[in-house]
Amino acid sequence: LLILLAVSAIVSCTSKQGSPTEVLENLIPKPVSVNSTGEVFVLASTSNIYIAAENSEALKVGQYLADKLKPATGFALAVTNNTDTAAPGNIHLSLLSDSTLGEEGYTLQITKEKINLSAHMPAGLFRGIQTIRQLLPAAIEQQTVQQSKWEIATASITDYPTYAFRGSMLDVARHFFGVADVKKYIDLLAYYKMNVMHLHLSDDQGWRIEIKSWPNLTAHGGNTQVGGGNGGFYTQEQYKDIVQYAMDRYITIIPEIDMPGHTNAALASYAELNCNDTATQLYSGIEVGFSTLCTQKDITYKFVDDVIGELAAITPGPYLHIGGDESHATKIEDYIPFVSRVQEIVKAHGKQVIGWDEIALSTMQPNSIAQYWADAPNSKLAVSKGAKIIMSPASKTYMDMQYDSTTRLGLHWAAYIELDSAYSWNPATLVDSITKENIVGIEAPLWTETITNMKHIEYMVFPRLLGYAEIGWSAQEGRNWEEYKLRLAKQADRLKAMQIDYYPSALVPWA
Ligand code: TNX
Repeated sequence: LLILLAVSAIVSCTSKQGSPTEVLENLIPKPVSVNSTGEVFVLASTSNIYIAAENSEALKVGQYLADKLKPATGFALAVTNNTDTAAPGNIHLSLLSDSTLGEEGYTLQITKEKINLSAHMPAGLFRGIQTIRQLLPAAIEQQTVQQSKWEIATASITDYPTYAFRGSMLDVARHFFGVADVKKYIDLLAYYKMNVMHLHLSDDQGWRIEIKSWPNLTAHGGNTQVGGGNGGFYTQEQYKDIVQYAMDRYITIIPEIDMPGHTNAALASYAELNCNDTATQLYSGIEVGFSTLCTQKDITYKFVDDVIGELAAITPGPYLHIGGDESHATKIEDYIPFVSRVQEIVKAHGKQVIGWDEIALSTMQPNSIAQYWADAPNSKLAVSKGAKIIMSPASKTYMDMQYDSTTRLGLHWAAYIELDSAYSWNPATLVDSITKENIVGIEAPLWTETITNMKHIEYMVFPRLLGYAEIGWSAQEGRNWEEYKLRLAKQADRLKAMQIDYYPSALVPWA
């Protein structure tokens, strides 16, 4: 009887998430091509992960896979360079000199005997590993040993992204989120093959990154948040830890210091940054557009140079985000030279500028990027000045927007964004005359005026993020909501296994 019960438990589990072949058809983001060959590969305790290259990064990626497979299977898979003892059930990772699939592309050849994962770069191996995870039963994401058959449908998969830049932003200024939360967020981005995490590190309500030459920014300006809580900040060591954690997952951290508006936390910390030499009060409300750095003062540019310099020194990624949005308290004739000069400062520190679409009004550096969030004319102006665009339309990608009028968290100034609306748009046709060649990719921001803890983050981000991941990764021609929602339904078991508190939209046939 016990055996019967166990068998029926396994069977019912399999039928819920689908057979290995069905799982193959439910990947998110959808790969470029999947050819099913009708058999199964079985991962066993005797399986090994072979790295067919003397490459320390590839070894690390192999170890990452072993670590991900361990909790649910209980298998301590060996990660090794030695392929002599190749036996059935193994996973082989190899780096190819052929660069056709680009930096993040990969191929998977899954046969009864083995899995061959190949890529030109370690980043491609890493993306391919996420596919292997998703091809296993959902129970693979549990953190304790599960009774399951670890089968994967045999297939041959070729995959690479549509857009090179696929990101999300977390606003850690309105409410502060600690290192552990940020790492969890990074893990979830990695799972869906995203490669950028933008941290909104300063705003009216708080300054969240230690700047050694201006210590009061965090000592005072880090002390509060929306609603008046304690706030918090990252030391430079903590920030470096986040950056390394992201790098190990082939995710680039983009730090943002928002200016000249959204600066009350800085203005409250240093009187000299104000035109009237008087420090403001700390702010814990949610109005925008009332603060500005004093763009006329030399000390302001010394401040910007110090902050950008310290941040550039601990940011290995190419980008530095300078905000530039909603500077309603800055006169336009002050805004333009300020933002132009700040771009020169960023350039002098060896970084590439990103700013919200308003920066198009300034003199753009040749490689500056404008992030479209609301203003199509600004974004077109940026393109006419030679800039590339990151697509973050508020009415489609702002994850602080409510799903519908019954959503308890979030705002709705731009739109209600149900899952179909979040998914059903094309970055390359959203704004007329801004086409794929102008676009580096997409980013979905989570502003946190109303978001105070990780469970709230999960509810607003999931499952919309899966749609953004697919928009960024998968070919536009193959995308449609009616088909996607069926695949999304099948992700529920994985989200549950990862203990993500997602929004169970009525538009999705979850069952
Ligand atoms: C607009 S988008 C903002 C943020 C707010 C957000 C709330 C942008 C560049 N600025 O300051 O947090 O709306 O949805």
